[in-house]
Amino acid sequence: MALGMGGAALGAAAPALARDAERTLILSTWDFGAAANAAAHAQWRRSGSLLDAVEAGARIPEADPENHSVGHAGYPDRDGHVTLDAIIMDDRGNVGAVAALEDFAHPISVARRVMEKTPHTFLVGEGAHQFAEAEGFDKVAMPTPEAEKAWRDWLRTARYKPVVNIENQRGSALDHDTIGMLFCAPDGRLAGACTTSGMAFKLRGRVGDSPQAGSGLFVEAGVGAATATGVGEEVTRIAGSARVVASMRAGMSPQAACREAVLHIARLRGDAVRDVQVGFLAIDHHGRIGAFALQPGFTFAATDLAGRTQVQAAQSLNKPATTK
Ligand code: SD4
Repeated sequence: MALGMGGAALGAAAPALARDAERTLILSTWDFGAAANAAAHAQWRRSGSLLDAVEAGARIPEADPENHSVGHAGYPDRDGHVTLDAIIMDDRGNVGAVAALEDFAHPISVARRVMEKTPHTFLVGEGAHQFAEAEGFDKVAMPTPEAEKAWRDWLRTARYKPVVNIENQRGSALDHDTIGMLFCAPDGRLAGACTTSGMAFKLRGRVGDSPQAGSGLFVEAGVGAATATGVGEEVTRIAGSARVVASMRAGMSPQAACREAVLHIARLRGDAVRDVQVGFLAIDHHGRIGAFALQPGFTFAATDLAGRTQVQAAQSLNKPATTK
């Protein structure tokens, strides 16, 4: 199989080519990534387009009424507004993003339209809203009654404290489900998507890492791609996904690169991240993957060429508390 070698690490041992059986095609964050991967895989089979695939994948959690983040069922900010962030990117220099977008259920599709129809890479707030409206995207009322109730319950204490691994606690009042998805085609081409409503009950106007190229997502031809989940401020501080890709460019495996970024956050932030979750996923252009988190409990879904998906737990810097 011909694999692009452009950008391979200089001064580092060239990694052995992954055999097909070891290749991952699609990698995404958390357990619910499995359903998104299935949609991405099916779309890729239909159209052969990586951008179509990651957009289709990201739209699954965006459309899920049980998913209290992405899309119309997301939890609001502290003032009761649901604000959505998304980015889509490929390895040909195409990128589009939106942040603080209100009343549109599929920010990933608006992000793609920004990429395809404007000279810009990133639209936010009112401008993103106007653009989505002008482009004819369907509007939906937000928050949903359930999300509004969660917000009203939260207002009783109004305490902002992100909960570690809340992404896998479905039905929790703080449940939020960022999906970061990476796609590596058999010929080594890459694309990615990331979409979220961010941290529940955040300050109005807060934007996390997810829609920022280099923080929540980064894709580089001939090297690989990375995405992040967890408390976005900690990822943004170190331009996390760009860092992971840079480490792969310098010769690290995807796993070592994810671990290095987490270690960097831990060293930089010390006690401030003791109870904070950050997780990175990476895939290199041979389809080899890496996953590493600050805390135990970060899961991811990996899908192979045949469409078989495995949900796995990532390694973490902090170890699970031992049960007595
Ligand atoms: C953010 N990183 O807005 C996102 C949240 C997240 O799973 O990843 N949740 O900070």
